[in-house]
Amino acid sequence: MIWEMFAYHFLSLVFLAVLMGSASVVEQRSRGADSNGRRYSRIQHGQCMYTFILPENDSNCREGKAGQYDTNSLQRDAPQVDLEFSTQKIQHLEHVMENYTQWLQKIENYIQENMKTEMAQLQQNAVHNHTATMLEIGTSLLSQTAEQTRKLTDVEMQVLNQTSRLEIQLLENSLSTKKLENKLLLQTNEISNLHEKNSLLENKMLEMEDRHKEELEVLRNEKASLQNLVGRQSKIIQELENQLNKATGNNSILQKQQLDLMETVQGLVNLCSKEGVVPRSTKRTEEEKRYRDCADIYHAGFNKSGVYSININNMLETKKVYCNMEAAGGGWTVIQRREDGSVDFQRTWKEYKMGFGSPSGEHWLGNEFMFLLTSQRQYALRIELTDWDGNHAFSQYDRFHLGSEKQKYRLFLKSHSGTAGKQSSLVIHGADFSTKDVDNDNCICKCAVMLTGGWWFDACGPSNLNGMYYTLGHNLGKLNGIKWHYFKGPSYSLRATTMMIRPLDF
Ligand SMILES: [Ca+2]
Repeated sequence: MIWEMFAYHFLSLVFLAVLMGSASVVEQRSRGADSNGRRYSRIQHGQCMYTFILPENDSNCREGKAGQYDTNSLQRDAPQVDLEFSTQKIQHLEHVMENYTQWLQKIENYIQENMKTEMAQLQQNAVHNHTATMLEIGTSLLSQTAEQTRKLTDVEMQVLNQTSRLEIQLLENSLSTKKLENKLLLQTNEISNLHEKNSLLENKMLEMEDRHKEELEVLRNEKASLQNLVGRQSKIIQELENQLNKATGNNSILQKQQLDLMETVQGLVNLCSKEGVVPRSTKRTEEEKRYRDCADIYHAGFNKSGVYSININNMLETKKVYCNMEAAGGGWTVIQRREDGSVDFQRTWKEYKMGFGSPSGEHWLGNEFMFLLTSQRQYALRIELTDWDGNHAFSQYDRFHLGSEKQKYRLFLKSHSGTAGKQSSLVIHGADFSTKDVDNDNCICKCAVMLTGGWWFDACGPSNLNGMYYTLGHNLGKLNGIKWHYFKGPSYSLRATTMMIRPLDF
C-alpha cells in the first residue's frame, strides 16, 4: 500500500519535478500575512514562486450551514462559525501540508538523486554518442579525404599520362620532321645530280649531233661517189650490151654460114647420088618447109608437143618453134614462155625484134617473126598462166596480130574470154611495143625501165608477162614482176606463162 501511494504521488509530481529540475533546484519557503491579515504560504522553487493562501476565520463572514464545506472557501472569507473547530482544522491541514511538503521534499531528493545518476548516465551517453558521431564524422571525413586524395592522384596520373603522351608525340613529330628534312636534303641532292647528268647528256647530245652531221657529210660524199660509180657501171653495161649485140650479129652470120654449108652438103649429096634417089632426110626438110605454123604440123599428123621447124612464105630460112599439141585441141605455136627464170627478159628493142632464149625452154619468138607469121593468116591468141599455188588460168582472144616495125609492132586484139579475169589484162584497144631503149608507151615515164622487159605498155597497163622473174616467197608486192592484173592483182609475180597462137579456122 505504501508503494502504491508512493507511485501515485510520484507520478503526480513528476511533471512538477521536471519543471523544477530544468531550472535551479534551490527552494525557499516562507510564511506570512498580507496587508488584509490573510495568511499565506509561499514556496520559492528556482525562478518560480508558488503562493498558497490559507483559509482564516473572519468575523464578518457567516456560514450558511454548519459543518458544510464550501469549495470556494479559499477565495472568500469563511464565516466565523466555530473558531476553535476551524483552528483545529487549519492545524490539521497545516500538518497535512507539512507532511505533503516533506513528502515532496523526499520525492524531490529522490528524483534529484535519480536524476543525477540519470543525468550523469545521459551525459555519459550523450558524450558517448557525441564522440561516436564525431568519430563517425571523422571517419567519414577521413574516407572522403582519402577518396578525394585518390581522385586527385588519379587526376594527377591522368595528367602525367597525358603529358607523357604529348611528350612522346612531340618527340615523334620532331623525329618525323627530321626524317623529312633528311629526305628533302637527299632529294635536293638527287635533283642537283640529275641536273648535272642532264647537262652532261645535253653536251653528249650536242657532240652526237656534231658527229652525225659529220657522218652525214661523209655519207653524202660516199653517195655521190657511188652515184658516179653507178654511172660508170651503166656506161660499162651499155658498152657490154653493144658488144653482145655485135656478138649476136656474128652469131646470125655464123648461122647463115652453117645454112650455106648445109646447102653445099646437100648439093654434094645430090651429086653423089647419080641415080637421083632423094634421101629421107632431105624429103623431110622439104616437107618441113611447107609448114607455116604448128597447126599445119598438127594437121600433118604430128600431135606430140615439142620443137618443130616452120617456114614462112617471105622468109627463106626456117624457124624453130615450140608446138603445143595438147592445150585446147593442140596446134598452138608458142610465141612466149616463162617457167623458171633461167632467161633474162631485160632486153633491147633489137633483141625483142629478133627473139631470144631457147624454144624448148624460156624464150621470146621475136616481134619480126610474129609480125610475118600473123600477117599470112588470121590467128587467135591463148595465154596460159600458173600461180605459185599451182592454179591454172587462161585468157583467149579471137583475133591477134602485130603491126610492122614501122608500126612499132602494135598489138591488135579482139574478143577476150577465159578464166584469168573477166576483163582483159592486155590493152584490148591496142598498144605499141616498148623496150628499155625504145619508149612507145602512153606514160610520161618509161614503163619498160620501171617495170622491166619489153611489152605492149599503155601507161603502164594491167599486164607485163616479160617482167622480172621472182621465186616463191619473193613474188608478192612486186610491181615489176610477171603481172596479169585481173588474175592475181597488180603486185603478184606469176610462176609460169605461155603465149601461143593458132589459126582462127583451126
Ligand atoms: Ca613514155
